[in-house]
Amino acid sequence: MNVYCRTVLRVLLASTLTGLLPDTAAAQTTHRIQLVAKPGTVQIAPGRTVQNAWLYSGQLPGPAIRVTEGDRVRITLTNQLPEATTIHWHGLPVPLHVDGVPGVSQGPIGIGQDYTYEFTADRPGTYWYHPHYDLQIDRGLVAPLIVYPKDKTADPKYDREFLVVLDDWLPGAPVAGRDPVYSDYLINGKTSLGQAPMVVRKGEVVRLRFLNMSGATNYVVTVDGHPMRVTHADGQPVVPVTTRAIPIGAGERYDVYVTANNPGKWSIAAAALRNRTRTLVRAILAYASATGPNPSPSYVPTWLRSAALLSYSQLASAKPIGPISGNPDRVHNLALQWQGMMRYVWTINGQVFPNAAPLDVRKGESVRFNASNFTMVHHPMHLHGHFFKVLGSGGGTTAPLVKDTVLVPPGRMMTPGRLDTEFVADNPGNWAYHCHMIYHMGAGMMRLVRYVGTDADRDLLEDGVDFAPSRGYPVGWTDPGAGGYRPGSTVRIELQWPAGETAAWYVGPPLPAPASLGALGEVWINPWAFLGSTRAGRNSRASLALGLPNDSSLSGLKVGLQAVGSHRSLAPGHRLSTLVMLTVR
Ligand SMILES: [Cu+2]
Repeated sequence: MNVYCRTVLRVLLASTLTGLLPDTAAAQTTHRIQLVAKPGTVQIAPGRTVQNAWLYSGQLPGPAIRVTEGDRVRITLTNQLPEATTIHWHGLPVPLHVDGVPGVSQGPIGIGQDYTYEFTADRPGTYWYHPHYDLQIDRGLVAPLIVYPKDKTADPKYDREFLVVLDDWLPGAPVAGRDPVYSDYLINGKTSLGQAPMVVRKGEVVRLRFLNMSGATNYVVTVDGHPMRVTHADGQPVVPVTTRAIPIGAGERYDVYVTANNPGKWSIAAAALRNRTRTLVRAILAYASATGPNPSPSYVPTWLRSAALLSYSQLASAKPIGPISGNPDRVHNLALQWQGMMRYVWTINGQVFPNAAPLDVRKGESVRFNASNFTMVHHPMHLHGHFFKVLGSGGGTTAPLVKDTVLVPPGRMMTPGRLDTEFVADNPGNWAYHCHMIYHMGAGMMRLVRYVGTDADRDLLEDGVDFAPSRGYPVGWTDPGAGGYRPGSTVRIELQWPAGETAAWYVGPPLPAPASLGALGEVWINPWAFLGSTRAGRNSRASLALGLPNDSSLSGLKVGLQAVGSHRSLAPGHRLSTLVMLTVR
């Protein structure tokens, strides 16, 4: 037994030392944020109260999280909804295990459970957060996440800023399998009738952050009487461009600066991208000195109706993440299609997620996504975990526009709409790529981007089949300051994993063949030591005791504790695995 242990433990030692250390954070500000997702009541206009909205901490939109580049953010979500949920941090590159896609990067957070997300906000910009579960975005669970640059001079100077959160509102619960019919359109949680003016003074430079958190609406926005200087797209700086009308797809964000040099009360207006003749919702830009009535909610500014639309072809990155490769390592041609007529089905290359092949990539590759839109509507396609470089942008091949969500234009006559993007496969794992019109996503328009040939967390599972490739799963750790444990001593291992699920724990390497664990799936059982199994409580956390064998021949070894399993909540073919290392003195 000892000989066997030594041999296999040395194998583990050689293959598993990296990727398991706790994140180090020196002199870092940590924000501890409590969120509750829960049904509630919200007033969207004077005299218009909505019952049974689903809200983050009782607010619509949810609480804006505002942090500074480099800050640590620790958010505990308590789920008091009548169904499971998750949170995705849209646009902010976070580690895979906090990306919030159920069955891909985490298990669903069950009813009554808590879950803690923790990441470093290391990229300034305008982002947002929302569930990645069913159609919950359209019940009200949306909120801004703003990361300010550490260097206060990184962005052009402004005197005042406002968020302009666009949202579409259903009269009842969302229904899958058809286009939604909205009763209202909101800015910052209110219809046009509920808007509090955004008050500015003459001479000020005003920064507006437009965020489209809608479930299914792509808009055009304008600020009447004030040309907009676009400074950021999806939070990433661009070479400033002046425009009067911006198309903004579901999930997209634009930061613009306007100079307050035209006193009065003005409409910040949004129309549907496919019908610019009607104002769906408007906010009010009001000079402190202005008197007179607010612009009418039904007023349609000329620019909203007919100004030239901002185009990606005008936008160059002011902080490029690399050139467009003349010769990408891998090309995925993606046909966006409607297979409707009889059924509400939206596909990529005819396949309906989750019954769809992953889009394979290898670490280090430059990957081209050539999207062809064979439908009559725009699709805002969003990639998790990476930034796109947009082909055909104003930055050409040297400073291409950087985005995380791109509007792929509709086809015309027999010609599909086309938008090509490229990214560097530098973030191993399994990541979602999908249309951000959530009814399209729910009806099939989604794929997994799967890294093959790598094992980022060195847990002996290739990333392509690993549930949490960048960091073992469930997340497990021991006291890193202990300096090792003596044979015969007891080690406390802290764990976090999907609430309500059972986890089984074994010490040592995996066996070649899995054993069945019934409802849990299958597990690779090691003969050396069965540690036990436990069920996560309300906090999705547990503290397990591992009794090390009282065997001095273990001294000097690194011991790997590994759990490997599959589960019904995971994407087909994916496995849970984690590996916790500790030193035996
Ligand atoms: Cu779509």
